[in-house]
Amino acid sequence: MLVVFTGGTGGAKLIEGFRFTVNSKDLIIICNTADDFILHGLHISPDLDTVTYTLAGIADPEKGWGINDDSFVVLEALGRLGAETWFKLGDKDLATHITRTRLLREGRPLSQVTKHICAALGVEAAVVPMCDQRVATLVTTPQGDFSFQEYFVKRRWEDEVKGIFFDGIEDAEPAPGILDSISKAAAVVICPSNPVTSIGPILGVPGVRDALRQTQAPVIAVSPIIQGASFSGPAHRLMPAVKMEASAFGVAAAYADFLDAILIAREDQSLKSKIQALGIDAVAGPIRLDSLAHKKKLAESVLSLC
Ligand code: GDP
Ligand code: FO1
Repeated sequence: MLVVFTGGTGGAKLIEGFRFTVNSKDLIIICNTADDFILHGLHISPDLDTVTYTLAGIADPEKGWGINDDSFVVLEALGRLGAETWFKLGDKDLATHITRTRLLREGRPLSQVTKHICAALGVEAAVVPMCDQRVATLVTTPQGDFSFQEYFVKRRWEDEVKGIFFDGIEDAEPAPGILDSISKAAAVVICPSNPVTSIGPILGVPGVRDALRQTQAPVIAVSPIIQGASFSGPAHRLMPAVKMEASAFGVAAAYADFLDAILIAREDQSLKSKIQALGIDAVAGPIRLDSLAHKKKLAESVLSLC
């Protein structure tokens, strides 16, 4: 069993590689849900959906989120009715949110609802939300507190970030099976996801971090940072706000209590000895994931390191 911790778009790039290199029934993918929010009365789980669509082979390869060849007819109609349109929900994507919302309202937990959606889309890997309870990332800025999607999409991550909080995290419980799968895993992979807002909330669910510290399985990460900058998105801006150094070293240090090895960019070769001083093996190589060939290659490198 390969247990994978992930956010959305960055993590899904490596997961696309695993799709072709690991038997899907051996994959357990634990997803961040602190980006989830309610819009148009619908429960939207961007990271769960990005991963599910990737494994189903229907993800939009250009945007990194949403469904390939989707249309936006409903969104346009919503706009004419005065609804908010800054979050681009496609027509096919909306079917997922409508189904999720209906099943949640019927009283099913998010983990069961996710299983239903995965089965319907032909996904055999286990895609598991980090918890069934509501946890919401709040970004504190001089302009006020914003939900993650408001900060990230609506305000284009332009605000100065003073702090980041995961509302509800103390009362969350790992979704059924998570702790057991970490303890029995052959290996655990931490995707090149945002360490603050994607991996941070998963590690914050009570019990998860301890399970990683205790597992006999090797725990391997891929850096989402190259030469002090993110490949995409605001990770390098958010890391200093929670006192992490914005570098591959900072990523390794944030995971130092459970991490065995980290793949870093060849360009960050000079950080190897500093990372190794933390007791973590550092392997420098190509970590850019901009083609299917690169995704498969990195997935293979991660597996051989495991
Ligand atoms: P989000 O939920 O959409 O923010 O997605 P994730 O948290 O899973 O991934 C975001 C992170 O992916 C960012 O910090 C990026 O730097 C990282 N990322 C994006 N593309 C690549 C890539 O090609 N290689 C690596 N190593 N990281 C990447
Ligand atoms: N990201 C954007 O930058 N703009 C969007 O309009 C947008 C819409 C969207 C719709 C469905 C979905 O599942 C994801 C969507 N994302 C969009 C991506 C997503 O919000 C972020 O990448 C993650 O939440 C960051 O973790």
